[in-house]
Amino acid sequence: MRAIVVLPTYNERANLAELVERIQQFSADIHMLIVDDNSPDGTGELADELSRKNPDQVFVLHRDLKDGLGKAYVDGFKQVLKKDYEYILQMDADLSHDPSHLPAFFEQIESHDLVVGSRYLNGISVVNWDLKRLILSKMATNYVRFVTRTPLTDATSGFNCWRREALEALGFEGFFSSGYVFLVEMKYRAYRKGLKIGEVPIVFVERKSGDSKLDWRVIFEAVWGVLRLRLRH
Ligand SMILES: Nc1nc2c(ncn2[C@@H]2O[C@H](COP(=O)(O)OP(=O)(O)OP(=O)(O)O)[C@@H](O)[C@H]2O)c(=O)[nH]1
Ligand SMILES: [Mg+2]
Repeated sequence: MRAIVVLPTYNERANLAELVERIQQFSADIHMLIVDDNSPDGTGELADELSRKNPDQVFVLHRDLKDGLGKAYVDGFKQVLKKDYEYILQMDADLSHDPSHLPAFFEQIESHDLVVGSRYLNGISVVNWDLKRLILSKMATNYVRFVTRTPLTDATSGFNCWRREALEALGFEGFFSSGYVFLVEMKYRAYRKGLKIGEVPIVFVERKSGDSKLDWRVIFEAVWGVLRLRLRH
């Protein structure tokens, strides 16, 4: 099996080494591409160090500027699609996504084009969220489902596994969201293309280290971004 996890990082120095180690514990074969946007906390240097220690398994893409999660993913995907990977995964690098779920993704992807890790498939599976954050996330999910009409329980999830051909079929040139809405846009486009989408339950653990990037500006961008997605397509 040829699989790679793309890990976007911005100021994840406190989390990255542990994440890489936990993915390695799961499998010595699975590759990782860390996409760092010149993090001021030195995540990029740490990524290089991890890559030096694991030259056949850990790779790093350095970008000069922080210009959003979506742009980081697009650059990462372009790089990995040049190689012969069968499966390409997306994960947050803040330890919110647990590598122990990986076998479930690999099982489901056999019969799907995309597998989405869902926090809401079996009730609500989140750890360390206050009520405000929980309500916000639930509202976001329902809003996305209502506006885009995609039948997914967790359309904003960042833990996903793509079959190579499915990712290629999306064609990144036409994407217009560059931030967190990118995760919604990917799934929306996959759905509109008629790709076969599966879901697996995941437990989401809120970050213990590093700063949260969620603020009102991000929320407004997301509300507007999802609406724009529906209006354009
Ligand atoms: N390369 C890159 N990575 C980013 C950028 N923004 C966020 N990330 C990374 O994307 C992943 C998800 O972002 P988070 O900040 O954890 O987003 P979140 O989970 O919605 O919110 P919090 O965990 O509460 O901060 C993390 O690994 C971040 O480091 C960016 O502009 N560039
Ligand atoms: Mg996070």
